[in-house]
Amino acid sequence: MSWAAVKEKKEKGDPREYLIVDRPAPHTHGRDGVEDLEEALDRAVDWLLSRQSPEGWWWAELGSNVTITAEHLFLTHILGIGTQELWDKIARYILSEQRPEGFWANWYGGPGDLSTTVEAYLALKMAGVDPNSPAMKKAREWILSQGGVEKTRVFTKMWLSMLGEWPWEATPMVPPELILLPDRFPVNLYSFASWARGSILPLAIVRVLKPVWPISPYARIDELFPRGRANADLSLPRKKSIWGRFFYGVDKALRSYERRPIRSLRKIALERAEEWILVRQEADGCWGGIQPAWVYSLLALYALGYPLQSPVLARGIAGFERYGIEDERGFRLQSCISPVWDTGLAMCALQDAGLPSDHPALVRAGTWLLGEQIFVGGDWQVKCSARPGGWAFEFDNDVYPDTDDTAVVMMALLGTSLPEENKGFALRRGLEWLLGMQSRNGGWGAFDRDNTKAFLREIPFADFGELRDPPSADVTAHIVELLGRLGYRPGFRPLDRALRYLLREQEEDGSWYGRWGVNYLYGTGAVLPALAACGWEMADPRVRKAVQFLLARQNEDGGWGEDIASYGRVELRGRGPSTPSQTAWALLALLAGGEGQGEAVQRGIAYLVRTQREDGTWDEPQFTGTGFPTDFMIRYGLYRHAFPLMALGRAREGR
Ligand code: R19
Repeated sequence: MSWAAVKEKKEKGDPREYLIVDRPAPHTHGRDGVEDLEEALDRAVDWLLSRQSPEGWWWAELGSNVTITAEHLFLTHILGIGTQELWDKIARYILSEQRPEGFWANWYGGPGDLSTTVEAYLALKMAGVDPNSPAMKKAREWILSQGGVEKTRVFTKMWLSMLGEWPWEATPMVPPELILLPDRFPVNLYSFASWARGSILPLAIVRVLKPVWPISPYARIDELFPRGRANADLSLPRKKSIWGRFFYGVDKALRSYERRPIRSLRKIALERAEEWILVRQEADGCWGGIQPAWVYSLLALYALGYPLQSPVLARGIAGFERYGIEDERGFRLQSCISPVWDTGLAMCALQDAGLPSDHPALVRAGTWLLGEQIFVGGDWQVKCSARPGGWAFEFDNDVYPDTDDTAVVMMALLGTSLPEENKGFALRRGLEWLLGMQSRNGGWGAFDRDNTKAFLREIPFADFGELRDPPSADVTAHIVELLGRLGYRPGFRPLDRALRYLLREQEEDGSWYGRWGVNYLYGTGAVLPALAACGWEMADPRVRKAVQFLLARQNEDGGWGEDIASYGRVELRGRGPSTPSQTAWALLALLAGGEGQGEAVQRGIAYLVRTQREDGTWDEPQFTGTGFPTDFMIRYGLYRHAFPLMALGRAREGR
């Protein structure tokens, strides 16, 4: 879509009018005693239908943590566009998220996170919050008890460097020459996951230019250095593995290169990096639809001398408007937005609930989705020669369609009446793209094919998130389910390879890992319906083992839940306080496994019916979405609704 078209769309009204925002509330059991499945379904369908936008999409808030909003304040400071009014709202929101212990966490009920707390503290100080207030005092004490600024992650240190609070020299080297390495070289830009590429390359420019945009003296954070600023430990965290030592050596070599870089090479690299960034800006001004790639791209261009009035910066800054949310808690920014994903899931849920395929809501949503299919090239083409035809997560993200969204959107389209010609074309091109994106091991990654280089984890830069996008069971399962619904059965080679991949990925205890959702409940909840969809034998001992895994983890209240700590602790797999979305995932798996008449499923359904709110939806303060296991957790505003609706609908149909 062109920029003019986006502006025109905007003038039609603020899309956020239909953004589903709900603040985390304690789990309330709204309708104790009511156990009528039909009534619960009706109410849930009505709630969802009332939330559809006039254009046809559904879109709910994607919650994350306060770093995204704190960094927005830093950005507005750097660009000189921060107003006290905005900063007051940001401060109000950040304070509303502080825990009684003084820290900030990365998810509801989670442990304190040092980097997040340091960023929150600095943003509050910059916004003018009194450092002697009890909130700041508690935050400060907690930060010092955790080792202070020195112990924060690389991204945080880079922000602090830009703000004059940490020496640039004490951050890892990221040479922009990376962009000159050919695709066949063992390490090159495309060895990194799409989100890492989009963040690391602009940061490489910033790291070379080492810009400092100092903050006001009153906001400086000397008090966060436990031994004083002068005695700060500036060494990089060392990794002990062979590759870790190797890359530590590389970092040292790069530093000495940095003192006398080959001028011409540096110049070419910077120019190529700048160009790489410029051509990847999206119609709405974002980069990759994700806050990190977006802010770092803006900062790199700004540091290179682009003025605020230049079209690229002006658009880039204006685009944040659609990602921001303002309410009584102040202002917060979303790290990413999920309208395509939400729309696909909402449609699948309504179809499971029995809405006819020609229902106007489905037709409107399907028509909108047809218009969102991406027929231009993107970064994925470096590893894949298929013709384009996928869908992205966001409104505008043409360069990075992903296989997960594509699978879910195609399932949603399958159950929707649309002009046969348009629908057939969309499905054929979507399938062609998906088949082209299958990795060598038979699975699918989200944004790239064969993005699997393990040693990337060992580079000094890699202390946060994931640098790779290898195939995962959950994404692969969604595509297998789609293939099944399209009528493919074992014997179709891509499906056979995918099934073998899935069976290899099954854990000893019968479950599957959840890369993009929490966690073994999400993985298992994706795989069993996928196996069922392509006609797999449900008496297969491997399926029985998965069913047993789930049955053994049902809570007393009839629901299921899984703590985010299950990413690190085996004994927590599939265990935790019940939540609507995780209960639904377990139910979807059990229903697929043929347990529909069993007592466990009946109790699970009763849990969902009982906890439904009067208005037809569910409360779910917990984060059940995963950006990067434990480092970046997300709360999808529609999960609490779409998945229970799917489970209730399929339970009624007995499948
Ligand atoms: C649905 C489909 N999914 C495949 C899409 C999920 C989108 C999740 C949105 C996450 O947004 C992000 C992305 C990246 C980051 C980073 C980050 C971490 C490490 C590096 Br290196 C670079 C960036 C930080 O926050 C993010 C949020 C299930």
